[in-house]
Amino acid sequence: MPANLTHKYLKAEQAYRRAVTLDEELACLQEMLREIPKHKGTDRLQADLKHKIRRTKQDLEQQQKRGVGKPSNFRLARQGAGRVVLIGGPNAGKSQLLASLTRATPEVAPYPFTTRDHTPGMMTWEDVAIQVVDTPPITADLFDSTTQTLIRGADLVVLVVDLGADEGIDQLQELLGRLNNTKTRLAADSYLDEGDIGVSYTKTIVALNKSDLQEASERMQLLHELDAYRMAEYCISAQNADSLVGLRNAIFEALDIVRVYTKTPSEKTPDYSHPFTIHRGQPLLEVAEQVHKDFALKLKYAKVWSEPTHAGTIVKANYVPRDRDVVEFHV
Ligand SMILES: Nc1nc2c(ncn2[C@@H]2O[C@H](COP(=O)(O)OP(=O)(O)OP(=O)(O)O)[C@@H](O)[C@H]2O)c(=O)[nH]1
Ligand SMILES: [Mg+2]
Repeated sequence: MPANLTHKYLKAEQAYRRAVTLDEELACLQEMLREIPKHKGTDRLQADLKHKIRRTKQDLEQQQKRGVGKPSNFRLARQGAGRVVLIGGPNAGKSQLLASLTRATPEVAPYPFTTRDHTPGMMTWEDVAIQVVDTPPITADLFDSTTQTLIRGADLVVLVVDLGADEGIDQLQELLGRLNNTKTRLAADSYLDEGDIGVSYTKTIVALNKSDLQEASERMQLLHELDAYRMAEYCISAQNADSLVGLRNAIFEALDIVRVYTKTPSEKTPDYSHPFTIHRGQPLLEVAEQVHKDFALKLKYAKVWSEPTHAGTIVKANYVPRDRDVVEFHV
């Protein structure tokens, strides 16, 4: 029997994946249990959730006894259609990449450990704005809790690798090893480890940087022989904007979003300057919620223009938009 998970359940599940503290995890799990449709098809999931809630409560008690686990109080407001976090070893070129993708002006310097805080910038891709965040380097000994929080909550991680120096590959392996010792890990897609509570994988693409330098291609070959990761990779030179086209497209693709333009019944053309963005597969209701809370509650129907199939077709809130659909809401 299909589980028919609701929109609210899936939202709680997404929040669970991003949870960093046990308190947050518990709150999300409880919300998931409240929202899960109660029928035979979800029996196993319900049992699983109850089990996780018990385990998380036990972990919380343990943690309180030990007096550890202070939550990180760093909060960076989410902006735009998604959040991309740049990570990498020291001197890999993360800050240079942020500077080239956005208008941000982080410090870029020819020595390691330059960046100490977390700097956001906005990258424009066609008519979509995407938040990109620079972070301090990660090494075997250094992995700050804010970067960890950012990775868990990211829609995408760009792992920057230094092909300009022999240490680059060791630094990459150090970073991957460090993350694998935590509950915050990287993978080709975002998911939760069902068997291991709190372990969260974030979708990652690899940016092989400084490809303009001598011996970069030899180092890339060596890296491929090591087979250190199973993620899509892009060869770039962070200083050269032309080399970033493929990476920029990949960032947009990886966010898996669709753009919806809205118009009022009296307008002939929609507001093309401001697309609403939702995850591919989410229903039109999600767009209505972004436009106005009342719209979502009072929506009677909508008209959709979508090449080549819809020209003013009447649809309901469960219609799944495609990229660049034009929608007119009727409440
Ligand atoms: N040749 C070349 N140099 C680059 C490239 N990208 C960055 N660099 C240089 O590499 C050095 C380090 O760049 P940053 O952007 O500061 O590196 P980072 O990863 O932010 O370093 P930390 O903040 O210390 O972790 C600087 O001297 C950059 O100019 C590139 O694509 N090619
Ligand atoms: Mg830096």
